[in-house]
Amino acid sequence: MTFRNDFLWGGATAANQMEGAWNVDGKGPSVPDMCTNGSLNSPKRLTAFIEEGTLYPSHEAIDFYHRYEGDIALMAEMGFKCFRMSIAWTRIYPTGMETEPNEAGLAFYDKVFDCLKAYGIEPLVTISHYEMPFALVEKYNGWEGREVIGLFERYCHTIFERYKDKVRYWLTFNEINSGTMPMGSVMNTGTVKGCSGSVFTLPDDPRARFQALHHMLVASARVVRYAHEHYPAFKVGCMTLMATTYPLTPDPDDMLKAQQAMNISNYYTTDVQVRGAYPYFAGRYLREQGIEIRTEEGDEADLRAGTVDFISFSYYMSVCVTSAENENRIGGNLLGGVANPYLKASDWGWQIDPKGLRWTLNELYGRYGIPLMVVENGLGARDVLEEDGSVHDSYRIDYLRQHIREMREAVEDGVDLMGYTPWGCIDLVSASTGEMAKRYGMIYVEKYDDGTGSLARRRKDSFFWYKKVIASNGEDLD
Ligand code: BGP
Repeated sequence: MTFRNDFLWGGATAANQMEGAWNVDGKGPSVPDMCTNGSLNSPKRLTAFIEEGTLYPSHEAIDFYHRYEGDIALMAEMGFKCFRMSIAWTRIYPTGMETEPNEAGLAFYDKVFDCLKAYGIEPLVTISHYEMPFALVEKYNGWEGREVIGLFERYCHTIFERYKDKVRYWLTFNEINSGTMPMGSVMNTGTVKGCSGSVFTLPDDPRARFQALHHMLVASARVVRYAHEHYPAFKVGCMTLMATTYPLTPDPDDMLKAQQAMNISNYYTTDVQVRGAYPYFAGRYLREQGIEIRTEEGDEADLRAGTVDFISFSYYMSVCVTSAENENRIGGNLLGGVANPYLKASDWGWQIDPKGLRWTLNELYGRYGIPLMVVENGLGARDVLEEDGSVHDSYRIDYLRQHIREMREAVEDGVDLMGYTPWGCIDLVSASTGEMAKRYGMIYVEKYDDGTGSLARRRKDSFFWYKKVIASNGEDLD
């Protein structure tokens, strides 16, 4: 048993973290365009207005907008079969509220898809990747406003029709389950109207966040159903941040705590998107949090009718939880926990757990039984660019190798795995910290945290290694 012949090897990115050209050709501002740069110890800030003289990393990012042809050529050189990217909603509808789309924005993605096609690379498009139009935050408190469902549907109908012959694989929302986590308010649900300051300490209103999440789930289901009805060749997936959570000890209290964390953080949204209804445990959780979700007639039917074709997820790390006092806290992508004594962590404190990926694949496949795809995975690290332009990132190769091995084990276990697109195949802006220093790519980009850099691209050692991996369909991992 090995990876299937049509396995989608590739890499993953998001518009706001790489395109730049934030106000070019009619594009409107999105939430990340209003976020400054930061670092692990100095969080990025959300600002209510663009501050003169402040660095906003999404504004130029790595300038994929003007360099996409060269970047896609490099991906093709690695042998990519698939490229995960997102469309910036604000290129198509600059405030999210226009009735007619922005033709220049649509034309840009036509060019990108045509270029991918010329190399035989299949696009996998995230429709909304952490970049809600800022105007919708100001007007509706983001997704808390029910009106946003219709606006999102209009956006989806536009891009489905425009790109129906160019894109087959779609994901509705990136890491939609981050809406169950406090940081999800700024990244995902956009429930931050009138807020400014460090993104780690913005006021968070769980009631607004869960209400917003309900609207996102309804919107997702409606567009999935619409896609199935109008474009039968489309495959539409959900995208979940897999916050794999272990009990720190076999204490039954820890066991229960881990189960509850898995339920709320991971399955609350995935159950809706795959099974078409809120899970049995949602009621008690919401009640105990004092959250009452306003629904409308038709919502239940919408959720039932718009279930996804496959599950995609990000996997970087695992965390432990315990009911006992424990000082040993660790961070992570949106969700922290306590440290696992058996694991080492990256420089940003994300615990490295390749076996946890096999566990996660089995867990998801056992629960849902539909095809899976790992659409984010990787090691954020500080790379050193040598004078001759090389980058010796053996630590990244080790990380990826170990995770691919565990995916192979999962396939042998019987899991139906469609593909693998490691995160940030080309260096780009970090979503959580806004910095360039946290690099994931196989392609190095000469861009630095003070905004300087020639933007030149360089092949890292991992570039040549990954090329071999793809050419051998995951057999040659040396
Ligand atoms: C995921 C996001 C990505 C991304 C990645 C790595 O949560 O979907 O957009 O950037 O994590 O996180 P970071 O950039 O914070 O290191």
